[in-house]
Amino acid sequence: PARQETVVAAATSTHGAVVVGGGAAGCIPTVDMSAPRGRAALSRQVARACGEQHGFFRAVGHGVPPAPAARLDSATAAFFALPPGEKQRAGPPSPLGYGCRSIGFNGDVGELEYLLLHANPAAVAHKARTIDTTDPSRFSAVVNEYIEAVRQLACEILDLLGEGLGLKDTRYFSKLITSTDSDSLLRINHYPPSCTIHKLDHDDQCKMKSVVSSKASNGANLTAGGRVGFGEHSDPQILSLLRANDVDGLQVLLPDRDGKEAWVQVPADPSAFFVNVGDLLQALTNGKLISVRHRVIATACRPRLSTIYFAAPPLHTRISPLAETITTSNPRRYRPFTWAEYKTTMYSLRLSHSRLDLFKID
Ligand code: GA4
Repeated sequence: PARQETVVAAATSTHGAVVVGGGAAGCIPTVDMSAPRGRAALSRQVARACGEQHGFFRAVGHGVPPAPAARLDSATAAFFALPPGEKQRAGPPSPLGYGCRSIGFNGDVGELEYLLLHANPAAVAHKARTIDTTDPSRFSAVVNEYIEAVRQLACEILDLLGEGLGLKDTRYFSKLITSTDSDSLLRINHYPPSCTIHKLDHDDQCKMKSVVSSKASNGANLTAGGRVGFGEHSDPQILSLLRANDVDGLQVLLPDRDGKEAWVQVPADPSAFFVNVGDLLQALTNGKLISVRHRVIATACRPRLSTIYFAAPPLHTRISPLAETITTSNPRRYRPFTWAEYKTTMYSLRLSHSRLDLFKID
């Protein structure tokens, strides 16, 4: 079936924002990382995209070869096609592992199932034994090959940001995510076709059946135009790189021309990476870069498969606005904290909480 390009007229969110699609999707910046131009122009473009207006861009010409991504997609699709009982072997997500519908520890629910993995080879190999019981070493090789490719892209984008922001140490951000004890994650989300979901209780949907009937739901967790696949939130880490199949669903909260916030539908593009600034990068840049709020609303009749790499520093890393980003017109906005402290806070809160506000200096 053809890709759905729905324009939802006026769906309210917790922000009271309006959802726009079609032409408005044009406000999502695209950066062609292979375009022939100087490095300085590219770094300025990336910094602008991650700055005040957006905190989000579509990266094309990114240099990540398609083969590792295709291998990962078929390995993870094979996992999600297993009977629910077999998938549960890799769960529960506490916080890592296989999860179905429940997100985090505080009652958030989404119409999805997922795998959440620590992005280091030893952790992947350990978890692979419960994910692919027939050939765990092949599964970990496929995952690690993908992680290595996206980590390189994340470093390249972070170096461009360091240059674009005029940092003294332009590699400051990328060094945070390359150390061997970095706390980066890989998340694979599988959203069932929206037209086949009906309201079953959690146990039915997650343990008994993998495909459910086509009766429409009149239950909660609906937003005009579709079901909440993954509720609105910002990503806590430094940078997130998302790649998905050709099924729409991702929306980002962006200011419109009048400065009001609007949910903008992000048209699917399986060959692109969608890049999100995370809370830590907003704190490190004293608010110059913006951690964008986003969500997934599932409306399509085909499953959406997305893979997100969350680039994070080691747990003990001290996060404090960099000197270059503190000026008289933009005085220090956040107190110093460690990534470990931030994680403790984020796991104690709901998904949609604007958690970085708790670290603001009044
Ligand atoms: C949002 C971004 C990532 O998916 C994630 C999520 C994490 C989880 O699923 O365990 C959290 C959420 C995310 C932020 C608040 C807490 C923690 C669920 C939740 C309610 C893996 C992450 O790092 O933070």
